[in-house]
Amino acid sequence: MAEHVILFAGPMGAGKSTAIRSLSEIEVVATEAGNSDRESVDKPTTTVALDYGEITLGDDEKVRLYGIPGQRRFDFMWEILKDRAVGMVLLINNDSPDPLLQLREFLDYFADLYSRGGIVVAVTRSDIARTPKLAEYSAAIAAHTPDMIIPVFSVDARNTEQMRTTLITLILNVETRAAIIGAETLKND
Ligand SMILES: Nc1nc2c(ncn2[C@@H]2O[C@H](COP(=O)(O)OP(=O)(O)OP(=O)(O)O)[C@@H](O)[C@H]2O)c(=O)[nH]1
Ligand SMILES: [Mg+2]
Repeated sequence: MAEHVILFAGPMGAGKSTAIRSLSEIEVVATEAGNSDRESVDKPTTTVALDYGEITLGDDEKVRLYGIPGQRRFDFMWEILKDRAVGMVLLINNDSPDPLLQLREFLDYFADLYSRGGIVVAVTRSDIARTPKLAEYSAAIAAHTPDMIIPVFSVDARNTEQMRTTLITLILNVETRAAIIGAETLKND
């Protein structure tokens, strides 16, 4: 059985925990604690260590889903999980104060995941804040990381079908990358 470890990253309130709950076929392991920063994002709880879920795609592809805390004060988990993952769903809440800045900061921090497998961007809460538009995200990625080809979706993290489409796109990218690297290795042997 093929296995992939996928990271769900992004700012506080982007919908990482929600997305993993939407996707997982097992009961999710979550580490929520009371949110002491309700001025930033008004929700009762926040992830303090990680979320963990699993989904099987096709006949035999197990995907391990790890969500990390959005808040920097819990970022010790970022490094640990970053090193285990082969790809990242980067969730950005469109209603955050500066979503394009968040996008650039997360792309910088998790750039390794692009070379290791792939990254997709999933913009949430566009029903609450209509801008920036998806084209602005694509333009920001092209300007900031011109070497990276990163699909951008608008999703609702509560919607299982939308999250599945996002995840499958990422897995296809990861597998394409693995096939290219494998072919290059064979050629150089
Ligand atoms: N209106 C709306 N709500 C959404 C959408 N996507 C997610 N949500 C809600 O936004 C909130 C996201 O919260 P979480 O899933 O806890 O966010 P998180 O990224 O895990 O946040 P931290 O763990 O605190 O970093 C939840 O209340 C979701 O139901 C969307 O597209 N539209
Ligand atoms: Mg969370």
